[in-house]
Amino acid sequence: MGVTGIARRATREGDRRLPDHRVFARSGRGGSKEEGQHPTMKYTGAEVLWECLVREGVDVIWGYPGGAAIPMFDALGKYPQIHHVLVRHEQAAAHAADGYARATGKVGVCVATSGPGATNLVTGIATAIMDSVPIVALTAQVADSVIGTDAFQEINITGITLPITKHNYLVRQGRDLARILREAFFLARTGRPGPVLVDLPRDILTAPCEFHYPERVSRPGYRPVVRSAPYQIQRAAQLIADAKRPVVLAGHGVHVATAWEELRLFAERINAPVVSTLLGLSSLSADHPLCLGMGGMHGVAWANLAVQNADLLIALGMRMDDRFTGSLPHFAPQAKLLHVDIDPAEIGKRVPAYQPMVGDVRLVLEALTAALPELDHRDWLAQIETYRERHPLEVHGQGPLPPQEVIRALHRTTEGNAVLVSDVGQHQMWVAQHYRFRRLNSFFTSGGLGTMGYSLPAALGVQVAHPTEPVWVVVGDGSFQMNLQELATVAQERLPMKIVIMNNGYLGMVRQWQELFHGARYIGTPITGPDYVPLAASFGIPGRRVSTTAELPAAFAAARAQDGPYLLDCKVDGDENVYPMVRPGTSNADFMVDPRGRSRES
Ligand SMILES: Cc1ncc(C[n+]2csc(CCOP(=O)(O)OP(=O)(O)O)c2C)c(N)n1
Repeated sequence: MGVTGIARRATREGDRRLPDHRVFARSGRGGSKEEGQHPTMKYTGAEVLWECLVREGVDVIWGYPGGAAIPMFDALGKYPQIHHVLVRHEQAAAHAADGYARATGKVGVCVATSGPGATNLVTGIATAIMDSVPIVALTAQVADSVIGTDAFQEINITGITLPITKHNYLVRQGRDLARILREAFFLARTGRPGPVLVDLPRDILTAPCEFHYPERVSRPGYRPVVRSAPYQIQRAAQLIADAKRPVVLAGHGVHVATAWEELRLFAERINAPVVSTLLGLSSLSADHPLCLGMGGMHGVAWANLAVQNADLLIALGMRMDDRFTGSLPHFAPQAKLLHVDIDPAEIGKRVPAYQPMVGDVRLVLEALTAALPELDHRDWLAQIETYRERHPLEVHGQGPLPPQEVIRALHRTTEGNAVLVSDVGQHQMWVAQHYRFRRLNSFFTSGGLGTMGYSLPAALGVQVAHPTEPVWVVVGDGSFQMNLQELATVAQERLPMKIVIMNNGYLGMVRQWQELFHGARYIGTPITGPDYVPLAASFGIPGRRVSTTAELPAAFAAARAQDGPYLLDCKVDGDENVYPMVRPGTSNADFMVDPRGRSRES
């Protein structure tokens, strides 16, 4: 069992989203209110599994069947209130559950059979733990009696996932099943969220099973701190009041804590600019005058210069990731750090905190806003404006279709209000720089693990969370080819998502590093691919190819007008690089800019 996972990820208690378990909803077969009070044997283990999920409010899961999982799937037929989406690869099931969880705040559920089905989940589970996403992964296991014999499709999935789950379980007795599932959901979504895996031996799924759904979770060692101590609030308020050049750093924790409104009110109260991490984007509308956009390796120059010249950083639910800080000895040299996180293990992990604050970001912001008067930082904000004027974000592309123009056209088409899932690479950074997210919690991407192949499967889940509007997927040609089999799932589920392929013929981000730091030796990065428009058509998905900037408005309009899914194959300039860029190991103040811009300026 992943006890170390729990220790690493101390988390918050209580859960606003938990349903009331004292009165059970009637569901599927049986499911009357008595079951919570008196154990009954009228279920199989597989039925107990689905009874528990119904009680957790689960109505959609992503998965793939197999031998050991047949009893699970067989019983699922009795629970029409749970919709199973058949993905085409188990990795996609984990990413879909992850996308759903990020977009709803609920726990996403994925299901796989034993052996290869379970191991195919691993990248998705690792993606979820790195970005603190609550998913429950259900894996079938060979029968308990043959565990340890190298039985057909036996794999020790709890062993494999121990370091990448918040917690995991191998169920050894049917009577533990309901308690374990109750705990799995509780642990996944409370405190610092994360993935929990439950491994279910086939014979436990088929045997008659006691069913008593516990009202409460009892894990005495798990006591996440939600509210910061009053003395911490006082000290933090004093620090903020004394600061001359404060900067708020908004991380993924702002989304996790649903603290968007509290962030805005806090920033307005103290009149401080807000810089976000990659995953913190869309926590404050890009239209807000205090919103500076993304900092870090490919952050916009004015955001990085604000951080580097700050005297106080107020870090909210962000973990001082190396892609954000750049070289640590050079990071924000004049700033004190007020570090707010629900996970004490994050505080002081990479950057020493002048003032640590363990707690839920939303509650901390509420308390700080209440403790502070309105502050005036107009000189500081004016100074940041000079950074913006001196180092604007520019597009210098001379090719027929600069990739940045694709993102800008998407922004214009959707007026900054798209629900957007991006993959990993240059295109991800162009989205982060050029799409101005006006809508809260509207951007989903793999940040910590940087998992290529994330976007299309994750969008399967995000789209379920946003059923009435299309989800936009922005994906490189390399990343798309990692999971393009999910076009079949999109077609089968009739999901209206729009897929924008940034087709540059390269694994572009790696090509960029080869160009800049490895003598332009492009080894292993030129990539061919199928003709994506007829490929999509073969799945029943219409689309078109775009090769010039002039074609963009009509192409996006066509995508938008289509009721169902649509694919745009954008043939972008393969030689473009993402700028600004902070050279690895250097200060965020010394960013490289597009040499074409520099020669024009001189
Ligand atoms: C699964 C996985 N393998 C390898 C990498 C390393 N990697 C990071 S970005 C990148 C290139 C991405 O290429 P593409 O999807 O075409 O996007 P582009 O950078 O061209 O926009 C690679 C190979 C990764 N992040 N994930």
